[in-house]
Amino acid sequence: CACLSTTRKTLYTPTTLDNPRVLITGSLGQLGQGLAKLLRQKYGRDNVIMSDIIKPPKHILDSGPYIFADVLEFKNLQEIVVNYDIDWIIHFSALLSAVGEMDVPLAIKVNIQGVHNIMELAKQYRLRVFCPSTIGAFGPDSPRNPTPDVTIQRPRTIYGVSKVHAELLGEYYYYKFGVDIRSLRFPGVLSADTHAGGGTTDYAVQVFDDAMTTGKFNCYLEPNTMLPMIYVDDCLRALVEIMETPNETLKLRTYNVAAISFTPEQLFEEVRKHVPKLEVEYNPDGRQSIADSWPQVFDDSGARNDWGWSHHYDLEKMVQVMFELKRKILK
Ligand code: AKB
Repeated sequence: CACLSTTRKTLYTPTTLDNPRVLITGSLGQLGQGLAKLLRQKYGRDNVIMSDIIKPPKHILDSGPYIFADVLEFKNLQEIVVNYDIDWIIHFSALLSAVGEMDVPLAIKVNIQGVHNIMELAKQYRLRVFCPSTIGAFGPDSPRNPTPDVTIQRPRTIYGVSKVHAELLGEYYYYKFGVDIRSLRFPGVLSADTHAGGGTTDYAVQVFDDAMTTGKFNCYLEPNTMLPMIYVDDCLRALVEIMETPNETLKLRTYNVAAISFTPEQLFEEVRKHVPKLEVEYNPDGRQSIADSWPQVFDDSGARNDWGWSHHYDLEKMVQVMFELKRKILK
């Protein structure tokens, strides 16, 4: 019976790659502004619509289209897709690992109900969707060094559970309905001009501000906690690359992408090359047990082999560029 078939139906390929019209949800988080800038350079300023539920700062309004979009309001999303003639959705709205634990019902709503809405929308309007996943989609039973694309995933945070759910639902919608949903599991992301906000890997972003302002840093992870990390430019390039990859090339709907793995101690040693007087105190909190359940080293050979992923930033280059940008911002 066709309705029980698990083989993929004809894939929706609604857009030319020349200039898709793209909606970015949750665009005022860590990745949205950088992605909008990148996509606007490629596809045109007015073809990339940033959205969120909060009032944006003026420079966002000046940079291109920005609208209100609540991922929990299906009708609101339908209106946007129709009125703006959307082809792709980059679905960034989510509560991250640490804040998710502080408000589980809200995380369930935003991260799970939000994803349901986006996938139904994609099915209805034949959209291509990117939904980010994370190292947090693994748990203490997963192999941690290295962690392959396909392995045990039994995360112990609501964030991780919601991301496994999104991965599986995306795969289901792909095979069942032919909806073109793609995903990458991102490591912790380092960026200079935007804050992370509520994650377990945030320490690696915060230390740059504290090093440059007070010269003191209170680290909530143990010095030897190794986690995969990536510089924001690499992360966003990976996203654009997978969205532009012809569907036949993809063997998986969700790929690991990795760049570097380091511990707080290793990062601070590199930071001290720029701020020699940096003083660090270690006061591990609840985020330690989350980090201890996550991959230490990510195996991204699938992404490298299937669609040519490679990172450009190692630890030294990343710390260098973070300080250069921070200095410009502080001027
Ligand atoms: C978090 O720490 O929650 C995020 C992530 C690794 O997905 N940065």
